Amino acid sequence: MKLKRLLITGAAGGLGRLARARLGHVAETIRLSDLSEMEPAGPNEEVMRCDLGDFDAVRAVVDGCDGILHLGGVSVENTFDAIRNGNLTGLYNTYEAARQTGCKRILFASSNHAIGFHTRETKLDADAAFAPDSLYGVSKVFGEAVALLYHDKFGIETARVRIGSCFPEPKDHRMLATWLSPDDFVRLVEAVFRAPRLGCPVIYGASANAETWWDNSAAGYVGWVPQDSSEPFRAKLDAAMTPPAPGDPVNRYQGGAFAASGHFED
Ligand code: NAI
Ligand code: 15L
Repeated sequence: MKLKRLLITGAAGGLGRLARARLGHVAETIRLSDLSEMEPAGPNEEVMRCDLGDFDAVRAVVDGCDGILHLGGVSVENTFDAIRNGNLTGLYNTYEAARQTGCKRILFASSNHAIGFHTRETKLDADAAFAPDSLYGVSKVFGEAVALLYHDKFGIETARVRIGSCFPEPKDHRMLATWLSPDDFVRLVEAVFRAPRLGCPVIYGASANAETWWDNSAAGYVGWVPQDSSEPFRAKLDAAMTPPAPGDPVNRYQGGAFAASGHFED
């Protein structure tokens, strides 16, 4: 089923630019939104700048969309004030605007940092307890909770995708386990907006890596089957850097440096 209009928030960011380049076929019209400047609209595109913290602006951006790829917000650890606007107020504004305007399907870019304080020996599935490793991770827990509320109360379906590390290639040894290839990201978005029934699943956003901490079997019905693996990058990483020692907190927790670093305001 092709959407009429897909809204991509965070369209000026890394994943937003990837989605813009690769996912135009998902909807008749792609509406692109970000706080930052974006390239002018191409064919079948609309560009609308907005601060997710401004409800009236968000409502105008969401109005007329039957799907949202919600990538916008602060994407790493930051001060509480910075996180609050984009990831708490902005997240709520997006869901409330979706409810008011009748948009029924969202892919929420959650993060592995919602569960980053689990050790790497702990295999996690969709029922794993939250273990945020940062204020950023806490904001993703909030987002997943709002998504669940709006599903159970108002029937808005969301894929709560705990993205690992989506970059052209893994940047360190941890990312051999957390890497999500750009192609698998594209396949995931396609599957989420194609699925006849979505519900509100938790999906771990990682490729078919040899080392994995995450079990996606509960979300198999969505139809996403990652195809890529980080393994071909292992030798390059081994040659480029020494992995942290086994006892190093960076190595102990799934969230890596996010879990290992002290409070950012210390
Ligand atoms: P990014 O930082 O490159 O892009 C985020 C975009 O959101 C930026 O263009 C920024 O201007 C925009 N934004 C921030 N605050 C905003 C506000 N108040 N109003 C409107 N727009 C605002 O991040 P990236 O890597 O593209 O990630 C996209 C999403 O996926 C983020 O939500 C991030 O938390 C999540 N994610 C990404 C991962 C990755 O490996 N790239 C891993 C886990 C989660
Ligand atoms: C994230 O949530 C960040 O958005 C991304 O920049 C990476 O740091 C990623 O997690 C990761 O854990 O590698």
